[in-house]
Amino acid sequence: MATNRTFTMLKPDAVEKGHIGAILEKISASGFKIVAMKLTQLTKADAEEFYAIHNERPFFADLVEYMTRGPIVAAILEKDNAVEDFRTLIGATNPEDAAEGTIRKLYAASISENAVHGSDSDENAAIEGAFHFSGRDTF
Ligand code: IDP
Ligand code: MG
Repeated sequence: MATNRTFTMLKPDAVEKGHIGAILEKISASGFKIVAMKLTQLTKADAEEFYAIHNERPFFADLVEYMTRGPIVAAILEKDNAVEDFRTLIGATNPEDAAEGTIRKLYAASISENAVHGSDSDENAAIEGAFHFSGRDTF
């Protein structure tokens, strides 16, 4: 994946609350182009692999339970400086610390159920995008 791309998931809480449309609107209005997207659901094995870096954290089991409990929207987004700009758009992990107007400030309930994922580096964006999409699903 090119380095002007990032990967996102609209997490189960955001989908359950009916926030797909509003969040995608904000993403588009912020200059990101959607180059791959699907509604899907993570298996336990998927979530354990995706979040393997956190597997010794005390919240890991709850994170896997949360991320597998319902559908998510997975997408690859394109924009100059995509990774950094998308992390700015979503805001801090804990919505209490997130800046006004960010997606997590607007839509996240807590540090654990925080509405949206954004890759933290170009390298992870490529790995995470490839986890969900093949080349022919990506435009
Ligand atoms: P990020 O999503 O902002 O990159 P990470 O530290 O990579 O944050 O954590 C991954 C996910 O794990 C978070 O988005 C959140 O859903 C969950 N999480 C992170 N820290 C905590 C915590 O302290 N308690 C409960 N869940 C957490
Ligand atoms: Mg992270």
